[in-house]
Amino acid sequence: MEDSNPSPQGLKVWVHRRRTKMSNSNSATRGKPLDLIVVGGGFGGMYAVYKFREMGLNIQAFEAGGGLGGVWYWNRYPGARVDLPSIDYSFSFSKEVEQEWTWSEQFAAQPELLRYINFVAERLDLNKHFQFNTRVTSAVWDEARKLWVVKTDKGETYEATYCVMATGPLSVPKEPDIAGYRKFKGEAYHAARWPHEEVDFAGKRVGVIGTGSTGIQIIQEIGPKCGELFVFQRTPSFTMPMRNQKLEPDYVAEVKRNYAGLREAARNSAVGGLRPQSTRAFFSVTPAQRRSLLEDAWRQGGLAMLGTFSDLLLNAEANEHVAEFVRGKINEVVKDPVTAEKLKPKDYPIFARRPCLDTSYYETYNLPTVHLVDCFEEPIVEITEKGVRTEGREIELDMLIFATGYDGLTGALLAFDVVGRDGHTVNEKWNEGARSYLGLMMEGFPNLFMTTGPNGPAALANIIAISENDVNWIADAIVHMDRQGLCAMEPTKKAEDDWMAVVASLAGRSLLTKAKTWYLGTNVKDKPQGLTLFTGGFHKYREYCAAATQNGHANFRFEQRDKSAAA
Ligand code: NA7
Repeated sequence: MEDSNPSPQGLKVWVHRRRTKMSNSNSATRGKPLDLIVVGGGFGGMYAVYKFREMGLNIQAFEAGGGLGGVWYWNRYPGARVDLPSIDYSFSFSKEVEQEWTWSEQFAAQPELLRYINFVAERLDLNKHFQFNTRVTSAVWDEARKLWVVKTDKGETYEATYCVMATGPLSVPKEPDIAGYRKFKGEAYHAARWPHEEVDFAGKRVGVIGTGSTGIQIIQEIGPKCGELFVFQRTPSFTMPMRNQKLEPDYVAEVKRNYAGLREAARNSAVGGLRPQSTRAFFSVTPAQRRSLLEDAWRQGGLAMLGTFSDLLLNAEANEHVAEFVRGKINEVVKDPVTAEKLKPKDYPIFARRPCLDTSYYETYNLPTVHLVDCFEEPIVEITEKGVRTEGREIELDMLIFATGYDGLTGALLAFDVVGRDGHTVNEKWNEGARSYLGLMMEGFPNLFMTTGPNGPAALANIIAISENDVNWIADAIVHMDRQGLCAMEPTKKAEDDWMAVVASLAGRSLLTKAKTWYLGTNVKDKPQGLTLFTGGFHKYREYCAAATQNGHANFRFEQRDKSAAA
């Protein structure tokens, strides 16, 4: 699907499309209006299709990729792996799927995740509702007819009462902002558009640009396989040991017996999962106890470090102690002190960027063939035909991998024309930053829903749990409208303003705003900056969602169906 046109050099090119011209040629309207259109075939889109089909709605879904899975369809790069426990990172809505599917590892790798996705799709017969390799190019609200008119890059036009944007928070790869990046004549890949064919690293001089979660997974995986590996690091990440394990049959059987309780606990947690959590403040225990708790968590691995203290993202001093503990671990592993020093993050709080889980990241730098290029000391000037030119030298490469991240949270909806009431676009509405009510709806865009949208908890909690919550909420809204004879629904401006104030007030207390990240939009040139995430926890988010539909739906503006038209 994507905009991955092989250039003459074989370089995969991806185009960051903030605004696509509306396709108006060769359009064909497909029959009578549908009830509902779903855009996107990741976890949100899959559950949406299932839920709305089971409700008896007439639906059509579109997915730009050649299959289901969203991020897990595209991100086939070496070492790609989920950083939440697989048991959590799975659908809870189908008891059959829960019982029939068996995870093999605590943290599943991408091929297993994709097998799971395809298993669910087949088991629940979802594929037939999706038109694959099809990108939606515009969605326009027709005020007179109270429906969405949706066009695709196949030149087709569809109409539907409701439109669900399940476009995901991480679906638009960021175009590298490096001069000459298309010039390179060797093999070039973006991690988020990795080819389906196997890539051979043996004996090659490979460069990786980017050291976020993606870069870290790639580097530790290919480091031992390359002839030489050059890591171009701008901001170092904190990473902790994953200590991944095979799941034993007895454990899996126990989980399957207790799924209902586990899911309930996850739904009532801040992260939508079974991650360890603590109510203990950092300075409430002695320095020796703190050290011992951190050592235990480090040994245990996985997400244990996040569960050591309750105030890690609220108390800067506590946070710095934990950051220093991790810096000490880097010293213990990395043999060359100069490299160790460069790998230590120093200018932002730990956990303010997505914490990474690794298997052998720091160890990789002990290989004589792996070289760290510190882009602060030695900035990249340009990509050349032969490799990367820094301020000091030209590093010749056979292969260049961009792990430069995404235009997160808002990129997908801004990539095409979404036009609401009175011709106003989402681009205009989000000109100074993404606005929404609950990350689910926007004032001025009737009957348009989002799953895991901006100003919800996406990125900070289990995306599958959020998707299920959001789809269920949308389903309830549609049932309500149907029962009340309503044809259009949107949040009031006041409801949206109040929600944005809640989001901003919580963000103001969080250390998440103290790092430059895709959470804040600082990674994309000219993007409005600010934390467009609800930081109050998934459990609280669910309470807000539930409250929104109580008290007579006072936070929404509805329109009554024209009875004469319906008759
Ligand atoms: P991230 O976390 O946004 O990381 C992107 C990395 O790419 C980061 O280290 C950037 O450095 C680096 N980058 C981007 N542009 C450049 C240029 N021009 N020069 C050098 N380095 C650059 O994306 P990921 O894909 O790793 O992870 C995204 C999410 O996926 C993650 O949070 C998990 O939720 C899973 P910078 O920080 O800008 O200095």
